[in-house]
Amino acid sequence: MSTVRLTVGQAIVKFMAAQYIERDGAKNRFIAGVWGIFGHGNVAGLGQALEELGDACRMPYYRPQNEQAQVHLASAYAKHKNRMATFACMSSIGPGATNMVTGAAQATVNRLPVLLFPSDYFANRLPDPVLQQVEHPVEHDVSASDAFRPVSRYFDRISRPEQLLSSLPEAFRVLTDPAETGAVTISLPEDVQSEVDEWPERFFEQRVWHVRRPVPEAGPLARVAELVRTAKRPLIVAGGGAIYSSAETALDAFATTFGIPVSESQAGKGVLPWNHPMNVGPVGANGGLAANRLAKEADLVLHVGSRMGDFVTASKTIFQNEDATFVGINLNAFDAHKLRAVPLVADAREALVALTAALKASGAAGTDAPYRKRVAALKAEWDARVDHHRTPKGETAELAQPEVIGILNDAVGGHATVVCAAGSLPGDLLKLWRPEDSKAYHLEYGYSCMGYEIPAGIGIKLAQPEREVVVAIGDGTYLMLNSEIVTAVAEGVKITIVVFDNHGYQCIKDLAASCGTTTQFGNELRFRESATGRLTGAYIPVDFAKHGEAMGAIGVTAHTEDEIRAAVAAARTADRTTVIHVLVSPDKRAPGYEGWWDVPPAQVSAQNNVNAARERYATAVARQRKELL
Ligand SMILES: Cc1ncc(C[n+]2csc(CCOP(=O)(O)OP(=O)(O)O)c2C)c(N)n1
Ligand SMILES: [Mg+2]
Repeated sequence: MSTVRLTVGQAIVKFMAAQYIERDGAKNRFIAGVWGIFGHGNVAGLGQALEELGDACRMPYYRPQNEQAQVHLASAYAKHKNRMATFACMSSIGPGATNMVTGAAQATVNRLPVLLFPSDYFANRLPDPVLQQVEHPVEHDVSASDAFRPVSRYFDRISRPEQLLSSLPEAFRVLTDPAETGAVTISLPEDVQSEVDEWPERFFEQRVWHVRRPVPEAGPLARVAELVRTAKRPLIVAGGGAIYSSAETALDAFATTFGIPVSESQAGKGVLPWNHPMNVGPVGANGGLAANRLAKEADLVLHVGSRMGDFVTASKTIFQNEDATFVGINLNAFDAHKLRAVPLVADAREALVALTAALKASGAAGTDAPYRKRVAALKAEWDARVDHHRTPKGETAELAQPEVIGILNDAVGGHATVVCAAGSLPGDLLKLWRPEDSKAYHLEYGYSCMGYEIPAGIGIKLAQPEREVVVAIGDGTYLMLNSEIVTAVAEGVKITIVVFDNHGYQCIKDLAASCGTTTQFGNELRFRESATGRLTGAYIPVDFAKHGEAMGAIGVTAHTEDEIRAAVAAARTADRTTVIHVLVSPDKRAPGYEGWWDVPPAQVSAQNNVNAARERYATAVARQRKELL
């Protein structure tokens, strides 16, 4: 057996470069490069390896400004690539490592592959406690990196070099498995990274990881086909898995042929273009009028590639027909069973193609004319509402957020990718943005992690440089993590960042109000006032355009419709990233459409508003379908 003498760090770089992924005959390298911030934990180990072998292995290195951000960036890249490629992310010991934990959780929740290499304390323990070591007083083998365990789909610590031989292949199996994928963490003690071993040369031979497309079993397929055939008011809920599986055409054919309306989750939005006759828009807590009405009456709900989170089910209140049957089409059995569904454990595209064929073979005609008419009428009504919300009405001093969304969407069109994650924007974008293809709407609403948006914008632009990328971001989340603007500038990655400035955390203020707290307590960006001792002073003026400029981007202030249009047009021809600061009314967001979200108000309080909220809550929560677990 011929061997090669390399350090652990060098072996990792060489191994990653040889890992390929293949689906439907298309093959590409899986790891596009390495993001990382150096410290004593990795500079002489993985860092040295990248410096020496990076060019030969075509493994470029990128430097973010924050370790959390690089994981968001990698997962957004993977999402835009339908999980067919990602980045590796590395950090030093301690704080660098724990900074990545939030990113790991976000990737795992959203079923997105990211490969993480946090550094760890000395395996030989001789210098203990090394700088940044937590020193657990009871469990000597526990380190800060153990915080990755609950948020990773695979975790390992390499305390002897030869452990890589089993760990790395397993890491790539999990990363490329469509059901198991998520954050994969391999913790690398500082000393072990620099240690040498004799590695079998075959370890570094090209390996192609096939992404399976499991087809549905005959029995369950026949059962589901029969359920569809006999349903009177069926509804599809499309999730992100429908897009990752490239099921757009298959879903279109299935829905169109059998007259079944398609509603969308945040991750599934765009699987059909907004103006597709069968697309009835978003469902659930932030859902629209058409889909939520149809959901209430549906006698058959087919969820396709969805986690069925509480926003989609309106905390289990949106499906009110007690006789409704649920079908879960998912290659992840865990998700396929959600809502006590009849599970069809299969690839979304394969399942829809097979279902269409089975139904055609049985001579099924699909839904009747009155139902199709009702679907078309509800869709027309919903589209008109959306038009209304998007149109500037001049009712408030500043434009309303829905109006800015309309102006922005019209300015960039239906094929630019809009990016968002947290705040009130996700709900408004879900209702109002009009994507014309399945990569034109990129929402991280599984972990809804403030700070995701800007790094994600960079990740998407790297995944598809020719696409226009628009980051729609609240002032609160911008202030939480904006430092990757510097990275965008450094890398020559051009994105447009639109800051919706409403002076704080307005969605949480709304939420507090719905639970009886009618002050702005803690949720607006205000000075502390000596009179109240609280944050009740004037708004803190933050100049986001100047901030963007200070980071090396172009900064523009645009508070009117014409200014926004001009700013977007200028950003399009600019040579670098632009930050557009838009003041929006603090009080105007798209209204709810019969959705609900379970947020329990205090059960006892001396405040009347809270007691009233609790009474309203008791009525609403009674509609929860507790049996759908
Ligand atoms: C990391 C993180 N911390 C806290 C939250 C809870 N949270 C959700 S939205 C929000 C406020 C967001 O404010 P902003 O971005 O200005 O959006 P707005 O609500 O004003 O539209 C907060 C604190 C979160 N989603 N993520
Ligand atoms: Mg805000």
